[in-house]
Amino acid sequence: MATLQDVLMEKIPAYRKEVHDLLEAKGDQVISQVTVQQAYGGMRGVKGMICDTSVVDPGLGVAVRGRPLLDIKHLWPEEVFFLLLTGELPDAEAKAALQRELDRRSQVPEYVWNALRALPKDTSPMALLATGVLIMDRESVFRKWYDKGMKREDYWLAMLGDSLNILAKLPVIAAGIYRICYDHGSVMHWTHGLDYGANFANMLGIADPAGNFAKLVRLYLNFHADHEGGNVSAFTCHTVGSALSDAYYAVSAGLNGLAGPLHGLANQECIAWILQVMEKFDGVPTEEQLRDFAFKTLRSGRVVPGYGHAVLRVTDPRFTGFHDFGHEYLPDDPVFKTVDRVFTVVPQVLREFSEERVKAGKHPIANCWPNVDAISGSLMYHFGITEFPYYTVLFSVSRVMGMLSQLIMNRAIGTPITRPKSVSTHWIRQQVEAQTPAGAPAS
Ligand code: NMX
Ligand code: MLT
Repeated sequence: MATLQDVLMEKIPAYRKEVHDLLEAKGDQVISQVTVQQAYGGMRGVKGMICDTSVVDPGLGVAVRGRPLLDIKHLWPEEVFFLLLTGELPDAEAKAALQRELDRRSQVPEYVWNALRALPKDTSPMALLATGVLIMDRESVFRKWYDKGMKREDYWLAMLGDSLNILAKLPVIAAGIYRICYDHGSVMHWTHGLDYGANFANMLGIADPAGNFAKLVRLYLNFHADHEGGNVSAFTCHTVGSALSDAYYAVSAGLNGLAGPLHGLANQECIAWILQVMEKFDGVPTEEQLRDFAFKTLRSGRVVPGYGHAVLRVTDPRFTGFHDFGHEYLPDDPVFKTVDRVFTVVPQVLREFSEERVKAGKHPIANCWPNVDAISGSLMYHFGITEFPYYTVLFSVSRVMGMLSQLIMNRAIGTPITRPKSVSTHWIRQQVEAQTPAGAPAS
């Protein structure tokens, strides 16, 4: 098989033609409507953008290029990246070529380390990561070619160059941040010839005699890579990229979105919650103790982190995959056992709480099942990454694969600048009043 770039060179003209023909033939066909509730409600469910790398089905979870996540959980991150972009799995030759590409681009400029070390000691790991990516903008191939008058049809190629550079350097920077923030010694470098996941695991500096931590890191990078286009990090990256800002700007912006507690930061909020409950009850709590603790959290106006989802209406398959991993590799770990027990108790607690909310005139909780963040941290904790304010950085190293592949595909089909129309409350009022029969109340 040819290299990633060769495969894309061959596929992109057909992709462009497919999109062009679709727009020509069916461009004015309606695919979605927007209610007042959706306009005020985070555009939930509004179909208004394209993402071909993966799709999240509310009842099934994410499928990467049509392949359900749990069917491809054995894939290594570099294979996932290839699949996201091309819809195909690389053969041994293409995979080795991609690994060599990453290998050759993995050197992190010294100014990045100097900048990260110069920031205050209490700078959050996510702020360090987003900064590290952002300041490498001066390396951008896209920006250099753009300034020289690059043709529009070559945008994706320049984006691919930047993407491979970011992808190769990101685990090195992320692992370095771990070592800098938590005084684990000097930063470690990429080992030539080692695969992407094992390299990241190795640079974190965790002792791994049986290779199980590297297995977890590969799985972790696979599971978080992409979650279609509308999640906060992907959508932010897409929007910034649509202004033809280069990948360094766009990815850095996406990472800032991932750093929010309702999005990627939920993985660390979740482990903090688990450790809190374990401390309170001096070990793995009983189901009754957990039930009380969960209700107290909810009644104090907070969310139970790791539960609920904007799209999913079932247990997240990423949770299921990690749950299987936990049962295989760390069944007796007390933190994992607590996470397992939370899974037994919390969905029912949320259902009951949701009923109370409805009685009080509030929205129901749309999904009472766990998402990926409910469990990912417990696995990392077991292997020795106990500094949980770092966990969203782990999520980030993976999610950047999705952000980058979406950026490349959007440049390939020339997606224009993102600019939905906003409306005022006054305008909405006028609209609903115009649609309400005379004499009837507007709501
Ligand atoms: N605990 C308590 N309340 C919840 C929860 C939860 N786990 N999930 C939803 N609700 C509330 C929600 O806050 C909202 O309340 P209000 O109307 O008072 O603002 C109400 O239920 C309706 O929200 P939904 O329609 O169910 O959810 P929405 O699509 O707005 O938000 C999340 C989705 C994921 C932001 C929400 O479920 C949540 O805050 N979960 C906890 C945080 C979390 O796990 N985030 C990680 C998501 C996955 N990721 O990796 O990014
Ligand atoms: C994600 O992986 O991005 C989260 O599950 C959030 C989402 O899809 O909205």
